[in-house]
Amino acid sequence: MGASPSALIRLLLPRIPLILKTALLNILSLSENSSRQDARTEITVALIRSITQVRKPMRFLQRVSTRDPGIKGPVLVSKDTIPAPIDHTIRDALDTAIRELGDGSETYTLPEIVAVETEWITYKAGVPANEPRADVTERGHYQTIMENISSPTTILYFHGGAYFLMDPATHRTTTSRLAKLTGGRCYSVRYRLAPQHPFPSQLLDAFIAYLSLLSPPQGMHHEPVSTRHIVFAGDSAGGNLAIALMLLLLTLKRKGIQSINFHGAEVSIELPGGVAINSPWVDIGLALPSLQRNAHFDYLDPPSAVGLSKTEPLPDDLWPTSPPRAEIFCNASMMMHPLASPLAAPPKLWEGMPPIFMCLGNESLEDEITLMARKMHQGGGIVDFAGFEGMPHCFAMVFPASPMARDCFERWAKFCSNTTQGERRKSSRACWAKAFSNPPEHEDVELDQISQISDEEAFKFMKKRQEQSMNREQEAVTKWQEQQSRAKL
Ligand SMILES: *[C@@H]1O[C@H](CO)[C@@H](O)[C@H](O)[C@H]1NC(C)=O
Ligand SMILES: *[C@@H]1O[C@H](CO)[C@@H](O)[C@H](O)[C@H]1NC(C)=O
Ligand SMILES: *[C@@H]1O[C@H](CO)[C@@H](O)[C@H](O)[C@H]1NC(C)=O
Ligand SMILES: *[C@@H]1O[C@H](CO)[C@@H](O)[C@H](O)[C@H]1NC(C)=O
Ligand SMILES: CC(=O)N[C@H]1CO[C@H](CO)[C@@H](O)[C@@H]1O
Repeated sequence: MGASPSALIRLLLPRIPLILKTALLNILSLSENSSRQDARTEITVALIRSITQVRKPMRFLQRVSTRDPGIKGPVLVSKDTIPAPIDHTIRDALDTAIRELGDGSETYTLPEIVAVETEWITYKAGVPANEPRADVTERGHYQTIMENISSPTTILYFHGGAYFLMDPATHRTTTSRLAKLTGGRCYSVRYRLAPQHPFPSQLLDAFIAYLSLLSPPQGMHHEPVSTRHIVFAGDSAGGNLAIALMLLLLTLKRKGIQSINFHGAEVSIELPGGVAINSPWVDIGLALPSLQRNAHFDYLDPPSAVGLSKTEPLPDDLWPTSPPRAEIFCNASMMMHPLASPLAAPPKLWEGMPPIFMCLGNESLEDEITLMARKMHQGGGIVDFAGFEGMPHCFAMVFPASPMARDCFERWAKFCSNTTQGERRKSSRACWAKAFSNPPEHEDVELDQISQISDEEAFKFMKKRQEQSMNREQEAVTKWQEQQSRAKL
């Protein structure tokens, strides 16, 4: 992705021994994971892990991970900006929902209301990969997109990146593939990133993006989109945001808030046609056992026994924050709030939700995702769950051409098409694809039996992690206060 050959060589050369060792152990079936991963998968996972383990400052990580690779070939993009709503009702509504779902102990700051940038994306078949982008206005690009779509499916997409990395520009391969497979278009949101903008800035931006689809402010390219044609989608942290936005809407409806003033229009609060997410991160504390149990399949590093990340960014002017907090995304007191960690929501909060699709690997986040699926199902939601044995986090984006990824993308896209075109599922279903099967062979599983862990056990794991984070945060704040008062002397 835009890497120059010399940068690639500098990255790979020192890692040749690792590549050889991983390949040899896998081929000789000596590694713990060769029963479920082929050599290529194992080498890639080991390489990503080795590269991400080198700690770098926050500002550096954000700069390299948000770099725009440029637009060319069959990917059609049109940029637009949602002007900042002047009216505060949207933020007040968000605050109402946060208070409604919390227990009053959470500390957070209501963010500033800002303009939100977005990208429309679709895929135009038959265009050479290197064809330069047409030299027309953004509105012209939008018209081309509208001339080249064949379905009303509109995917409101939230990119992943642990809430502090990446950008719609880095996810165009994914969004254009979803657009290609559905014949529709994606609306990809440049939400604000932590740590500069902690929770709930992302949720406010996501809410504004959804309202802008329903009721476009003057000057934007698009016409109003009907809620039944919209699917919320995302990967990893973007999956978290898609679920949080859905829960926000459910909560506002439950509170009797029927409409929101948005740029002078009263926009009625309706749920989208569906939600479709890939490897969603639903427990901010990363507290469940699969973080350790599946670590050997994954490039995500498990947190230490007390919840510390081994890949914690090196200190710079952005991180740690002043005052310091335990998590890049939020204060420790916020970690078990359902809008930050949707896994903390009791099943009844999912009543009335639209159908949801979830796919995942045999990954570090396996437990939190399976438990999330079970809870939604038990709360009355219709869940379409697809697991892939031996695969790491977001594997469909890491190995886009593999048979597992192809199958995963087809299911993901098919769900988006179905749910926005009147083919809504009537019941839940779940399956796991067997390792090495090609084409993937799926074994059906009962959603009620998808995990060995009970909701009570999960709650205890999460609570324990939150307590560790609270203690760590308290120590850091005390130290910071001492430094502040010393600096004043
Ligand atoms: C965390 O809590 C402190 C007060 O305890 C508050 O000053 C700060 O704004 C909070 N930070 C975030 C990100 O919510
Ligand atoms: C797609 O876009 C091109 C411009 O890039 C336009 O000429 C064409 O008519 C559009 N429609 C279809 C169906 O290709
Ligand atoms: C995922 O991998 C672990 C081994 O790390 C295994 O115990 C677990 O059953 C796997 N899950 C599935 C669904 O295969
Ligand atoms: C989509 O709808 C078709 C036709 O009803 C059905 O066969 C298929 O299983 C559905 N796929 C998904 C992913 O819901
Ligand atoms: C890529 C990867 O995680 N490989 C692991 C496979 O299993 C061995 C243990 O046998 C680990 O050391 C590797 O890290």
